[in-house]
Amino acid sequence: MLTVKANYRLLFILLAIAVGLNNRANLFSQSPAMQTSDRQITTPVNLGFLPRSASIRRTTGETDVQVTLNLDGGGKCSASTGVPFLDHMLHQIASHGLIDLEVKATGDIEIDDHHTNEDVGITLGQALSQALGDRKGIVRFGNFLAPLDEALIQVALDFSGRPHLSYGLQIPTQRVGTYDTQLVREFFVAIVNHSQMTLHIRQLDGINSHHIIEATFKAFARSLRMAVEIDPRRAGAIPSSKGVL
Ligand SMILES: [Mn+2]
Repeated sequence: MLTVKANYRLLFILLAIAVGLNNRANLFSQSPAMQTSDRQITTPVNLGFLPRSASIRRTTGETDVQVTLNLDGGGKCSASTGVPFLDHMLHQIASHGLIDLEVKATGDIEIDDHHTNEDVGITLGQALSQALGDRKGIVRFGNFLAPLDEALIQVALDFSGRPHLSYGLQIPTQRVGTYDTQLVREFFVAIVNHSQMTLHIRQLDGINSHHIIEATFKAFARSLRMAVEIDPRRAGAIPSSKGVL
């Protein structure tokens, strides 16, 4: 049997919960960026920097590559490069980087995948650089430690304006499917040079080539997402004590 005092206490607790739930609901309804359901992404909060997108077509005697991206996307991806494993990795960048990404490439894959792989990296790097512009207001640094079963890969990157790659992968097989695993390094060299990024990739563990490469792309994607995020406390300033990136 509850006393009158206990009844009041119960009533008070229920009221507090109801008010709390109502505030939560209001909080979410006021922020359109939070209203996401499944793959349906609404427009993110506009901090005055959007849209941060780019579309670049690069044509040479060896390849024809078109990259369109939106850094403030929701992870939508369409990739058809003629190199299936590369398409699979581009999906990792989009999905885990929350970048909308469209990549179309045709190349001389009758020779091998080298030119197409490299030129997709170059064009993606150029598109990243163009979408970031003068890099005002971004977090600038990003890092992530991605496990994929036995593989564990650490990535740290900086949109420093200085291209540098430290590549620490030891991939045990020469191929994954039809993909030459030496091309992973070539892809990141191309991205680094054309987006003016400092990138460190460390393999802490891993024995399966597919796992090692995929964990690398996931760690890269999450690091990218962190680095290109708008930092509201920067108030649009260039994130460098020099004032230039
Ligand atoms: Mn996979």
